[in-house]
Amino acid sequence: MLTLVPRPRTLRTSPDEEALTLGTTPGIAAAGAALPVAGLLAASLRSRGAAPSLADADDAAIITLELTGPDGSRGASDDRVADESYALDITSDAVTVSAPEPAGLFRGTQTLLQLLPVDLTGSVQVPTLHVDDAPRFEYRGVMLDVVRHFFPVADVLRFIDALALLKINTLHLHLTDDQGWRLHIDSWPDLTAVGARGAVGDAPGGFYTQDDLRRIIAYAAARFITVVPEIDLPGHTNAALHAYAELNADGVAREAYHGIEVGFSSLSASPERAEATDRFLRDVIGEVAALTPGPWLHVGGDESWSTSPEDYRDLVRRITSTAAGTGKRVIGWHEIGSCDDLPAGTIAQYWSYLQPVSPAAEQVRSVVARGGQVIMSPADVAYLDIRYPEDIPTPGGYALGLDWADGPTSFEAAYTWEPTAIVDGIAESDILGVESPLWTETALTIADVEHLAFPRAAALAEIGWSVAGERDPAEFAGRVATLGPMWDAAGIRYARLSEVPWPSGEPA
Ligand code: TNX
Repeated sequence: MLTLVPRPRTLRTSPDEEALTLGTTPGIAAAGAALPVAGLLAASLRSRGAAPSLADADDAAIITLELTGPDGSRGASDDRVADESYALDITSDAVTVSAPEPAGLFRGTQTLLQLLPVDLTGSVQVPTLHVDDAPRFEYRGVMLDVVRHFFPVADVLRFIDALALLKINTLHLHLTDDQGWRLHIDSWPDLTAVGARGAVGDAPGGFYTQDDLRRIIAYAAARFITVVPEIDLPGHTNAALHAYAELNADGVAREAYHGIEVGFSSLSASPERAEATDRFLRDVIGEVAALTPGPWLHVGGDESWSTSPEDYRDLVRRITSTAAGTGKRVIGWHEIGSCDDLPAGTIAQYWSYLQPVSPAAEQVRSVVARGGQVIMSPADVAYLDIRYPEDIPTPGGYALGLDWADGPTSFEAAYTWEPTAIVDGIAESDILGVESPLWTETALTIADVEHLAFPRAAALAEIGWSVAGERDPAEFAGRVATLGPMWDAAGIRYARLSEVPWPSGEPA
C-alpha cells in the first residue's frame, strides 16, 4: 500500500514495472539552486543509515533533482502554489524529482522520504510510480506559543524538521504575551531584560536574541518554511507594561504575571501616552520587520477585553498602519475586522468555531470586503492545544491540553473540516490558507509540544495541501499510521491515539 501524507494530487503506480532497488550508497545528482535541497536529502538518508553521495547534474546517479523553471534558479515567483509544485518519477532504474522552483523540489524529496523505509542500512525495494503534486492553499501553518512556556532554539529547529515532513510551509511564532516578551528588541532592551523573566507557573523564562531568531528563520527557510513573527497588540501586553511604566495609562508599571487568564492587559490609547506608545510601535514593529525576510507580520489583536471599543479601533489603526508601513502584509486575529480602516490586503486569522460565534464571521467578511484574506484556524478542530479525548500516556506523566474550545478534539474532528464551509460568503480564493495554533499553557517541554501536535498536525497539513473533497477518517488514519516509524526514528513524542492503527512493536 502506498501511503503519503498529505495525499498528492495525482499518483500513478506502475504495478507491472519492476521495483527500483536502492542500494546503501545512492548517488544524488543536482546542480545550482537544487544543490542545497540535495544536501538536505542526503542528510535525511544518512540519518536512516545510508551513505549517499552528491554527484554533478550530468553524472549518472540513481536520484536526480531537476529544476525546470525558466532559468532554473530564479527567486521565488509571485505564484507561491506553483513554486511548491513538483513531479516525482520512480522507474525501475532511477528516481527523478523535478520542479519549477527549489521549494517544489524540497516538497518532492519529502514525498520520496515517506516512500522509503526508515532503515536504509541494507538495500531496499521502492515501488515504481509517478506523482504530480501541488498544494491547494499557499499558507499551511502551525503556530507555536513560546511565551506561556519558552522553548530554546534547538527545540524549535527540531519542531521545524517534523513540520517539513508534512509539507507545512509556515511557522507562526507567538513571541509576546502577558507572561513574557521573548524577542530581544535593541531599542527597548528592558522588554527582555525585565519582561522575559518567568513563564506560566514556576517555569523559567527566556528569550531569543536577534541572532537566535535569524538562525530559526534560516533553518526554516532552507526547508521552505516561512517564519511569521507575532507581536500581540494591544492586549496580551502585560510583559511590556511590566517592563516599561511609560506604556501604561497611569504611568505605573504593572506587576509581572504568570497565570493563564487572558484579556486583562492593554496598551493605552490616551493622548498622554501617544508619544511613548507610537515610538514603541514604530521601534518594535520596525525591528521585527527588518529581522524577518518573509512577507507577513502578525500583530495579534485578540481578546483585548480591557480596551474600550473606541480605543481598540484607534490602537489597531495605529498598529496596522505602522506594520503596513514596513512593507509587510499584516495579519491579525479576526477581531481586527471590527476596524474599518485596515491597510489594504490585511489578513484576518479566524479562531472562532466551526459554527461561528458572533461577531467573528462579520469581522472576517469585513476584512475580505476590503480586499483582504483569511487564515482559517477554527479553535474546536484546528487548535493543537485542546486535549485529546482519551487519556494516553504523556511524555511528562502530567495531563496535557486545555478544554475551552469545545474540547476534547479527536483526530477525526481535526481531519474532517472544510475551510470554505465555515464563514458564509467566504470563497476559496478569499482563503490564504489554514493554520493550527499550539498555545503552551500546559506544554512545558518540546516533548509535550510534540505530543499535542502529532498526529493532529498531519490532519491540518492534508486539509491545507490536498484537493477538497470527501475525507475518509479511517483511510487517513491508515496513512498516518505509516508516519509512526518515521516519528519514532526521529524521536518525536507523538500521541499514540487509538484512532490510528499504528504498526505494532515500536516505542511510544
Ligand atoms: C485564547 S485563541 C487565546 C490565547 C490562549 C488560548 C488558549 C487566541 C487568539 N487567544 O491567548 O493561549 O486561548 O487555548
